[in-house]
Amino acid sequence: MGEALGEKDPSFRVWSEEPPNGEPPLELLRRSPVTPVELFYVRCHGEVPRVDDASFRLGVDGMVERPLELGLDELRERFPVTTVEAALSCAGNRRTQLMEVAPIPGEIPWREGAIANARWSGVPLGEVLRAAGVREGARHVAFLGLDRAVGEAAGVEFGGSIPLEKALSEETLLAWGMNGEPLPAVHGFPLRVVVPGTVGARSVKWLSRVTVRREPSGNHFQARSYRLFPPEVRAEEAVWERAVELTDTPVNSAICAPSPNERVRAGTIAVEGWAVAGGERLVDGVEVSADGGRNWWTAELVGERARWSWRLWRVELELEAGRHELVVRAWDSAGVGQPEYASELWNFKGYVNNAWHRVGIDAGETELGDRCSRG
Ligand SMILES: Nc1nc2c(c(=O)[nH]1)N[C@H]1C(S)=C(S)[C@@H](COP(=O)(O)O)O[C@H]1N2
Ligand SMILES: [Mo]
Repeated sequence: MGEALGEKDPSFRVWSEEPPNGEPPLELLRRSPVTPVELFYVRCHGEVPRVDDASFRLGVDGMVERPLELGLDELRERFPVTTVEAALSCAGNRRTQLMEVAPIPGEIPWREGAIANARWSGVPLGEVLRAAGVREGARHVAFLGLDRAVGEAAGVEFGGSIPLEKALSEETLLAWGMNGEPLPAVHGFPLRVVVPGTVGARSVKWLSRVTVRREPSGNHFQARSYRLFPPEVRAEEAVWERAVELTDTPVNSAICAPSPNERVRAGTIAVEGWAVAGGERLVDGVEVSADGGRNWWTAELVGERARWSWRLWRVELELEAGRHELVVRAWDSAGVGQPEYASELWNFKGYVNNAWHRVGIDAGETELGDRCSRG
């Protein structure tokens, strides 16, 4: 595996080396509630910038009373240090299912692994903004990274923005730590934003500048990307100004084990996966079907209810020999569930697919090809 991806598991599915993009096999992803860095997906639009943390300065400017220039030590000393466990999920996660509906050229065919859950350490962005003094009329907070995109928007620094209210919310962090270690280069060293409950694109890595604004960021990745169109709109006729800017993630879930087309032994089989709630809500329930969605069983949710984390789930089903179509769907605490068909959600950029996830498996009477007893 190329150096740019950093220390990833040998089984990591590499979509590209330069820029580094990849996701873990789902079978490994479901194993720990806090995802180890080796299994944490990577999404980069350009080359990973190498940043000297000693000379690093974060600029805070725009509609503020007192613009700031902060080194990492000053950030740590002046503001309350905190840790938030939160899932990060790419807007393109599960795009492959949309690509089966109609082609989505030029985009990464993410499976169900462009999502992960980590413990992020840093300081609340809101504390820094309060120290700078947000001026009246401000509505959005924009971020700029030190990397430059390749391909689409070549040369543009990656950026984006979130509503001021979310920026002032205690869960939104300027983070330097991931699972108790400094951020690895590929995940944004030395400093990134973490915006829990929001599409991954707004959690800007290699953060260099925070700008308080009246309008959303005009950066390519806010204005000409990461926007949602209805299924009937084609790329050629897109009017970007009219499309919805992606912010909150939708309620979503996926089956991580068994794997597609896996042969299991008929009898009791364990089905496991992840679920996330929409925006600031909680995962309330997960149901699994073994017959394509006619009959449903309630899955057991692993661990505690927590606002920003994902929820792993598990259910044991009795399966006779033959072909079975496993399906999962989740609900969040607002009573919102997932749509059945990916075709209703198709959009030409392939964002935020949260249709029911389906996995076909074969149950056999014999031990032949039995992979039930994996260690
Ligand atoms: N500076 C910068 N920040 C970025 C990106 C990027 O390419 N450059 N990618 C974004 C996207 S689309 C996602 S999904 C997440 C991925 O974070 P990860 O690579 O740490 O998993 O980072 C976001 N922040
Ligand atoms: Mo993303």
